[in-house]
Amino acid sequence: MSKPRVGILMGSQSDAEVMAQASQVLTEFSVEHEVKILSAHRAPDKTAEYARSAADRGIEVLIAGAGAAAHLAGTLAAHSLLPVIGVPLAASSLQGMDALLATVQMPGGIPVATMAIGKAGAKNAALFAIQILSRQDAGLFEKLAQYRAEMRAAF
Ligand code: RP5
Repeated sequence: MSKPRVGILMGSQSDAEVMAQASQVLTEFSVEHEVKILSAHRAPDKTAEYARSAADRGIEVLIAGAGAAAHLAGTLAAHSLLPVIGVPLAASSLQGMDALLATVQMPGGIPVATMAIGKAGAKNAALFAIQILSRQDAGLFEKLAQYRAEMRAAF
């Protein structure tokens, strides 16, 4: 097995079902990835250490899904120069609006590419990661073109 190119992080085991959408898409495109539970609040040191060492391990893009006061994506972005894609999750009585605002409203200088709330966001996070990787990977670019063509044909 080759080294993971994408890291999928999530704030809790309770996020796993939704974030599996991201993993499924990356698997479909044969993109090596790793999945980890990390928390900006419950495991701040571990989260910072993961972000700081990810690029040196060959990771090229980070995807972070979290609910409620969702600071995981922003924390990863603060500790890494890798592109970070945030997926807000519906995990509280605010149905993901809290996570959406917490993820998208980054201060100027530390961007997080924020996707839709929930499963569509998790799926698109993987596709967006693939789009980033495909700029330097002709095989992946071709698979992406094929994916779009099949989508159009099936519509
Ligand atoms: C967030 O709080 C997690 O990302 C999760 O979406 C939410 C609830 O976590 P649990 O209380 O289920 O562990 O940090």
